[in-house]
Amino acid sequence: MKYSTGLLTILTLTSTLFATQASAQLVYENNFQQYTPGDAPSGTDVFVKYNGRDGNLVYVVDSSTTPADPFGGVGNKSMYVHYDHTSSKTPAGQFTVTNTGAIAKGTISFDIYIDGDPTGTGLVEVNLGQLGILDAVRASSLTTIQIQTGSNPDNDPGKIRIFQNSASGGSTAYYMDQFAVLDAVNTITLSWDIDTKKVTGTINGESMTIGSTSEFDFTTQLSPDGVSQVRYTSTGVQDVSYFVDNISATAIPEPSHSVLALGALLVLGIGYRRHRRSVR
Ligand SMILES: [Ca+2]
Repeated sequence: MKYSTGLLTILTLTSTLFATQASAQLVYENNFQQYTPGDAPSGTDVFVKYNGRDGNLVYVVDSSTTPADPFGGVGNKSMYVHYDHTSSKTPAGQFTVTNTGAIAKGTISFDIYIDGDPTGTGLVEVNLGQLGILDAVRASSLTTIQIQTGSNPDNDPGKIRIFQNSASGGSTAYYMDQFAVLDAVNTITLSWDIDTKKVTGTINGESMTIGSTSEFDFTTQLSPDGVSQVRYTSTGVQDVSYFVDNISATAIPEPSHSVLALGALLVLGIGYRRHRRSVR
């Protein structure tokens, strides 16, 4: 009965796998602590656009920089992004959260601190999808949200809107009920599911909604496999300044994958058992 130990191991591995497959797995974290203050964030997972061009800025801040890191905590570092509205280019910090193919079902969360602007409206924009390196990626994003830095004729500062069902990524934005708190730390999560083709979000623990709707359609269908990047950028007729920290991404494996893995392990287990019998 020597094979029973091996079988037990395999069954334990199988049940462990089965238990963990059901829950979200952390696939990416970036708290910006590894970077040099004053420099743009860098690395194979990072893509920065237009830092230093026409007054645009993208760099890491801490308590010694101007501006200083607004999140606080001893030695904390975060990413500062400043858009100069006279520039023809919008600065961006983009982060690749997976190297093993787009995430079909998952969540990206981050902290964001947006400077309020009483003089007019700028917009912080967050794109999720398979984004590439173009300047404008909204049209190919799986989901995109914007946050107002000031008042406009339609809404008050901090209003959040989401793009849905756009063939071009252009102007099809819908105002959600929630506001970000300007000049303060906000925690935002955005979750997506390729199977249901829906996006959900939270801000500071509260569900993002439009009336009774809390599930939103994809911006486009041009990121068909899911999300591999998140981009922080901006637009609008006023300068925009904001800070980002604590980006994380989790993936929820597809049920079909865990069933396949379970099947593979069972086959392995049977093979092992037969092997042990034959060598006895
Ligand atoms: Ca940090």
